[in-house]
Amino acid sequence: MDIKIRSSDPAVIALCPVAEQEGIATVFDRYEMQQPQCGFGTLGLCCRICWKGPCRVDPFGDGPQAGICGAGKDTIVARNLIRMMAAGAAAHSEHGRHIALAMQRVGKGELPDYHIRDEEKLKSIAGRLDIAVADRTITDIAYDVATKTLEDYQNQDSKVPCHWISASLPAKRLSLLGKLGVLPHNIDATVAQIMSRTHIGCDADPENLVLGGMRGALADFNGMALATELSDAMFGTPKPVVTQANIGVIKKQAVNIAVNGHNPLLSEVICDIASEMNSIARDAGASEGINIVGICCTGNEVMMRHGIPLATNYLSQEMAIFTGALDAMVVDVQCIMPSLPQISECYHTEFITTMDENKMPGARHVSFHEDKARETARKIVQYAIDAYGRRDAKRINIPDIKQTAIVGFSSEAVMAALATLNAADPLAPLVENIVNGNILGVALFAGCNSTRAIQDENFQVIAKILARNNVLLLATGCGAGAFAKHGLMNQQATEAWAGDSLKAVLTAIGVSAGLEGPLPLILHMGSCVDNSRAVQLATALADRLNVDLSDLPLVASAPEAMSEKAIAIASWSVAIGLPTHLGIVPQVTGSAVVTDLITEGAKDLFGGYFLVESDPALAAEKLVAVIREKRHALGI
Ligand code: SF4
Ligand code: WCC
Ligand code: FE2
Repeated sequence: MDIKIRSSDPAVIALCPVAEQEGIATVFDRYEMQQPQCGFGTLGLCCRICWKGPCRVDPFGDGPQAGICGAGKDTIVARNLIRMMAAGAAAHSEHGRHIALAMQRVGKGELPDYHIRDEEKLKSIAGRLDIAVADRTITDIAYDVATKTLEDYQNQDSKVPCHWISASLPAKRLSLLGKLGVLPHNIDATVAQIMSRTHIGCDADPENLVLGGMRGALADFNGMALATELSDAMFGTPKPVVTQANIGVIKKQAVNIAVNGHNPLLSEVICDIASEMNSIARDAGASEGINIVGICCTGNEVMMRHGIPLATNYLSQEMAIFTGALDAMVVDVQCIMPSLPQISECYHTEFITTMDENKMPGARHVSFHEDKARETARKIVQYAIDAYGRRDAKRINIPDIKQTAIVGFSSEAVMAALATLNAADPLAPLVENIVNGNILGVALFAGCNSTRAIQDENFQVIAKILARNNVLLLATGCGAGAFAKHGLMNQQATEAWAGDSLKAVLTAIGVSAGLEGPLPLILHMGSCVDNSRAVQLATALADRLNVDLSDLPLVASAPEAMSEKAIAIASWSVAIGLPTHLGIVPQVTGSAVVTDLITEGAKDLFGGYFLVESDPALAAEKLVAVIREKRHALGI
C-alpha cells in the first residue's frame, strides 16, 4: 500500500489514483503538504487567546516558560483543552436544540412536514421527564417534552442539574458528579462559562480549568442524549436492518444523492421526497431512479432508520465525488470538508449547503427551514436530477467495493432481542453471560478518523483482538462507519472473529431474535450523538447490578479521534467512569500536570481515565487487561 494514501479502505486505495490522474488534491495530499506539523501545537503549548500572542512555551525548558501575560504551560494546555470540550458540547447541543425546537413546533401544530412517528418512544421519554401522558394528545405530549427539554438550555438555578443528565445516569454516578460540582445545570451557560473563564486573565489553575471542562463535557452528554431521544420520537427508534456499506453502493444507473453531516431533520425529508420523485429521475434517464447514500453521521442516522446504504465515513468523504457518478452531495452541519465544493466543481456534482450558519465558498446554498422542509427537499432533489444529465460517462469509476452490514441496534432494539430469550427479564441473559465470563466485558468504539492514523486501521485491529477475547463490541459515529465498510458488522464477521463463548452468546440471541444466525460482531448503535444509547444500556446494567458505571467491565475507545466533539465525548466518557482509550496522542502532553490530571488524577476523582496508546495491538491488550481488572474487583 502506498503509505501516502494513509487508509486501509480498499475503496480509498482504488480512488486516490483517480484523484491523482485528475490532478485534484485529496485530504491525504494536503496532509503531506502540512508536514512537519507544528510541535508547539501538537503538545498544546501554543496560546492564541489574546492578540499579544501567539505565545509558545518551550517544551525543553531552554526558551520561554511563560506567555507574555505570565501563563505557564499548564495553564495554556488546560485552557486549550477545555475550549475544545466547549466547542464539542456546543456542536452537539446546537444539533439537539434544533431538534427540540422543531419538536416544540410540531407540538404547536406549526410543522405539517413533520410528525411524531414513534408515539411509544415519546411516551417513554415523557415518563422519564415526569410529564403526564394519560388522556393527552400526542402533540400536547410532544410540546411538553420539547419545552422541558429546552429548559436544559435556560435554567438559571445552578443547584438544579439539567433534566436529561438526571434522567440518564445511575443515581450513584449523579451523586458523585454532584459532589464534584460538575453536573451541568444549563448547557449554554456551561459552554459560555468555559469561554469566559479561559479569557485572558481569568482562570489559570489547571485543575480548576479541567474540572470546568468536564462540566462542559457532561453538558455535551446532556445535549446528545436529548438529541438522540427526541430524534427517535420524531423519526422512529432504530431496529435491526440489513444494508450495505462502502463506495460501491453508488449506482451507475441511478441519480445518486449523498447526504452528509449530522442532523436528521433534513435527511429524513430528503429520503421521503426522493421516493416520491423516482419517476422524474427515471424520465431523466436514470433507470434505477434515485439512490440516496449516506456519509458520516447523517449516513448513520438514515442507515439505522431506513437501511439507506452508507457510502463512506469522515476521512474518505471526498472519494464519493471521484466516482464521477455522484450527482449531488447535500450537507448540513459538522465534519464536512471545505474541500468538497471545490472538488465538486471539477465534476458535474451539485454541492449543496443547507444551513444558513454553515455555508461554504463554491457551494450552492439552499436555505433549509422546517416550515418549508418538503418544498426545499424537492428543490434539492431536482438539482440532483438535473445534474445527472450533465454526467461525463468517461469519468465514471465506481469501485465495486461494498460489504453487508446489519445496523440499527438502539438500546431498545438490544433489549427487544434479549427479550426473545427472557421476556420477563430481558437483561438477565446479558447479566448472566457477563457474570459467567462468556462475555468478558463490553467495549464501545466511538469517534472519528484522523490523518494521524491509517484510516480505519486502529478500529479494525483493536476490535478483532477484543472480539477474540470475547468482548462484546458496540460502535457509533465514524467508527461504526469504519466497521460497516470493512465487513465487521455482519454475521460472517461473528463467525470469523468472535471468540468461542462470545460467538455462542451472539448466536443464541441472534437466532432467538429471528436473524437466522448470530448478531453481527459489532453492534451499530448509531451516530455520534447516539453514544447516549450505549450509556443507556450501561446504566440499565449498572442499575441492575446495583453498582456504578465505573464498576462495570466496560471500556470506551476512540482510536482515531480528531474533532472537538470527539474530545468532548471522550471527556464525558471519563467523567461517567469509563476507562477511555485514545489512539491519537491528545494535544496536552506539553503539560505533565494536565496529562496527569486526565489520566491518574481523573481515575481518583471519577473512576474513569484516559488511556493513551497509539499502537492498536498494544491498546487492545491494555483494554483487555482493564476489563479483567474490573471483573476482578467485582469478584466475577
Ligand atoms: Fe500570550 Fe497570555 Fe495572550 Fe495567551 S493569553 S496569547 S499566553 S499573552
Ligand atoms: Ni463524529 Fe468524528 Fe465522524 Fe465527525 S462525525 S468525524 S466527530 S466520529
Ligand atoms: Fe458524527
